Amino acid sequence: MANDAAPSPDRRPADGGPFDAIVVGAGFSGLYQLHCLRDRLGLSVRVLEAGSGVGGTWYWNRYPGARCDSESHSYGYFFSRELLEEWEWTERYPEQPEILRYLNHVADRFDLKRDISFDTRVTAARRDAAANRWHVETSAGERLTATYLILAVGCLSSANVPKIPGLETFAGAWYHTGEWPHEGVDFTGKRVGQIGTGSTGIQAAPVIARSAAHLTVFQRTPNYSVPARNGPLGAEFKRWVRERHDEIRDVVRTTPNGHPFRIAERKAFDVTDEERRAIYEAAWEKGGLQFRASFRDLLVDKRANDTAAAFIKEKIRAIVKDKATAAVLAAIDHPYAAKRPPIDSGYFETFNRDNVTLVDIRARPIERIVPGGIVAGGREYPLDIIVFATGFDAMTGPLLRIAIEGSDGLTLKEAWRAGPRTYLGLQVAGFPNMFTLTGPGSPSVLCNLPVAIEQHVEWITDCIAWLRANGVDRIEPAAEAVESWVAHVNEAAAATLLPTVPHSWYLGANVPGKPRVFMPYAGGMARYRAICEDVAARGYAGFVLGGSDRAAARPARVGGFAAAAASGSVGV
Ligand code: N01
Repeated sequence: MANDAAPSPDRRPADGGPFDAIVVGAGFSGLYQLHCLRDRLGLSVRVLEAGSGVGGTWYWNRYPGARCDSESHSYGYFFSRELLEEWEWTERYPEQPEILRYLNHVADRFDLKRDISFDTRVTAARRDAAANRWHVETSAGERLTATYLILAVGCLSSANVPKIPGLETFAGAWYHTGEWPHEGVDFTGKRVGQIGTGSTGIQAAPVIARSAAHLTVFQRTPNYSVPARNGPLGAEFKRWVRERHDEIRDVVRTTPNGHPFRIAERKAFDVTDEERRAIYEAAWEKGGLQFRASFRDLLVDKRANDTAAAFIKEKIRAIVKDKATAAVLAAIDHPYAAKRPPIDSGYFETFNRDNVTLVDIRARPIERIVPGGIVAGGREYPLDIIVFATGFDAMTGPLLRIAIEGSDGLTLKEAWRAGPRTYLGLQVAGFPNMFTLTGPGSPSVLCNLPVAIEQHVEWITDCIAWLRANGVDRIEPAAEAVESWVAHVNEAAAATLLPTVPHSWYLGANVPGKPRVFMPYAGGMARYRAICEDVAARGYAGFVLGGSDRAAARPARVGGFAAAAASGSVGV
């Protein structure tokens, strides 16, 4: 698509609209969507954002140690050469404050903030079929209207605080990592309990342990982690990046995960045991998510995966000095990287500190919270602060907490009662002119997110431009296109080890009562991109264009997606 900015015409509707588009969320996706629709297509757009500033995930997740697991030179927008050339990251993995500075820089550079309403939480959205409009309501009671509703609410923005009896009686303070106080939390001299050992908990524990009097980590599911090997970027690497923006962009756009490295062609048993060990050692030393790219069959062949799993477990046992603690940390029951693989800065080493205790709550579950702490396995752990690193109601949570009502009063909750059903992760049948960015059924969390986001935003922008150019006033997927996309998403997942982990948030298993459906598309970002391009090139195949609402019941003018449009390895 065209790279640059036509000047934004001053098409500013009154406060409530009608707008051409309302975008919900001002994180990575909402910001770029605003830029594309307003500055490239000349549309009137309002962005509604619950936070007091831009950033989305990076606005809320300010917990100690919060940083990105993607390498900084791949973590950002690639659409603007000027932006690429003027921004320089300082560390291999950017820390939360630096990412927030980057997103503010983007918002200021493209003059985005004037079209964003901050401190504005969207509570409801209702379709008016006759007027072909969406009516949106905010918690402050404002009402706004637009032709297109674009949900850029993020995949991991609905905090999951487990319902542990007695939390309300706790005499100390408690925090969820995804809703961290902006003024920070002083752990000095405090007895801190941390529940959760996912990517977040693994980042937070080493930092909390450095200032707390004592840290007790409550571990339900043991987890793999590979050293991040973070550090400041040297002048030479920065120059290397400056000279290779095009090359880096090409790599991230053509790999299954959107990361700046290729997955090895070899399989785990193509090499001898000694060679395999040397490959893992080198990857461990290099650090980062690239470890899982060591062999191309790690996520599809359990025997291959077992070799990586055994290597990491051995490392855990070598790092952690107390044998009993090491055994609890290394008692990992799922294949490596079949849940999101964390990377860390001294996580396992943290358990060698005198002020850190590990509690195995799988063996001795948490019973309740009392004023003085947490009771697990019949023992009370005295605490001043509890940190919930317990994750999110991922992917569907941020969408379903908005009361969305489509055609004929169909609510998104009803439509997704048995789990999310989308076409390409971009649209839902019965909800014309509503788009989801990084929605369920798209690669989303299996991909370096800014890469997925750019693809989605540009596809939606091109789609809206095409609709307008062709005088088509509404678009929604045909029922059969949704049916076949859901089947393809399941098929792509089933070709991997990912759905074999019963306690994975990819399946919604971390939220009691949530339907167990594998939510992200595991067919790979590159393959997904090719499918979306093919759908657009065939006149938006699988979508019903124009006509009246409830068009989804009618067949699409042109069939659905063609999985054969692209082949590719799995996206994990
Ligand atoms: O959340 P998680 P997260 N009692 O759901 C445990 C992204 N991210 O915030 O596995 C006791 O992974 C739960 O145990 P179990 C990344 O995509 C990105 O860590 O359900 N424990 C688990 O240990 C990541 O995957 C970056 O048995 C309970 C932990 O809490 C996603 O965010 C950095 C419990 C939750 O782990 C979410 O990661 C950090 C209960 N009732 C995160 N409920 C970047 O790089 C849950 N747990 C940008």
